Amino acid sequence: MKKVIVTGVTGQDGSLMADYLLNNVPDIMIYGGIRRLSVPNHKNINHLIHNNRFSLLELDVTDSENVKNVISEIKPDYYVNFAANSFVGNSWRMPVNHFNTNCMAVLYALESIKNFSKETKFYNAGSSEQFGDVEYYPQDIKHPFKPRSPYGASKCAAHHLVKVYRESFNLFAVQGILFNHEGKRRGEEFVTRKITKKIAQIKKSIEQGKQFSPLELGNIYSRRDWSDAEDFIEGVWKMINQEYPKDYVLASGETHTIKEFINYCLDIAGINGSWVGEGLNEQFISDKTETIIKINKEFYRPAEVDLLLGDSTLARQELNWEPKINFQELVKKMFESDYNSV
Ligand code: F7E
Repeated sequence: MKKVIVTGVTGQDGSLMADYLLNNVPDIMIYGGIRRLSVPNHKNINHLIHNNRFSLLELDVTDSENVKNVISEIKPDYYVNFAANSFVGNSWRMPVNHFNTNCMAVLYALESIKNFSKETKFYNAGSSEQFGDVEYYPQDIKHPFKPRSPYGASKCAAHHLVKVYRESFNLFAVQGILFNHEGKRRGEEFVTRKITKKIAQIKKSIEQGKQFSPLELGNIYSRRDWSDAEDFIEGVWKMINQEYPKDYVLASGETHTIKEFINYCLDIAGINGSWVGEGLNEQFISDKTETIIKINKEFYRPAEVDLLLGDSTLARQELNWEPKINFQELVKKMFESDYNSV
């Protein structure tokens, strides 16, 4: 049996990775790293708890001793690091937490691998936020790092560390640069899930003749390259199983504004109406004159990444990877899942 440590296993990507491995890789034991929380949140992994190829592991990636002990005892074949503080909007309020979780934790893992388990293959979750204030599009792996948030800066620093450890100590260490990836398990603070869940609730309220509050958003004119998280998990596994370690971009190659995401979701929900006003006064009003969406400056960021559009040609050619689900299918899948569970 091979052994893999998946950190951040209760989150979207970590739990999807555990599912992917259980379904597609027969001889592997999964150690799901979880941090002790006063109120545990296991909803994404409840279905895995009794699987005998899955075991929960107490692991706080920001505790260097804990990381060292776990890696030196288990000596895993793979260490897949999805543990992160991944909410960009929060990183101006908690910059130190972002650096500790997204960067120092990577250093602790790399040091422990170097000292106690040199054969471990290491993957770190990189982000298109590293490109930030972009110079050209589509952005490929050669695009310079120009982060716009403490989150983006923490991922850039981690990226440099991964490269330094790979080149200095001959470790198999890679950092995939993943553009936005979403799905039913996406946290509700991220814009896609915030939209699909609230529009599903509004739709139900309209059907039941109940009152509802509008969906409140920030900047709806930034553009993102969205994909399905399940497609990316397969790409990550391919990346960590190459012959030689190399970083890749995973992206759909399509970009849409937040407003386009909303419009498509409203279409699927069958909520008709029109946009009125501008700037902070912009609103979407239904045909029955109800306010469905309004702008709230609280959700604007101190600095914005305006346009993300990824070029994943190399991953497609060299890893034989491609996303299966397109933008429209993704929005529909997320909305329907929320509609069926609200
Ligand atoms: O924001 C705008 C916001 O928080 C997307 C993370 O997984 O992908 C994600 O980062 C856009 C931004 O994701 C609201 O200003 C407007 O322009 O869904 P998001 P993100 O910041 O792109 C990258 C690749 C990662 O690595 C990150 O970990 O939507 N926006 N109104 C809003 N965003 C939020 N969250 N909430 C709003 O009300």
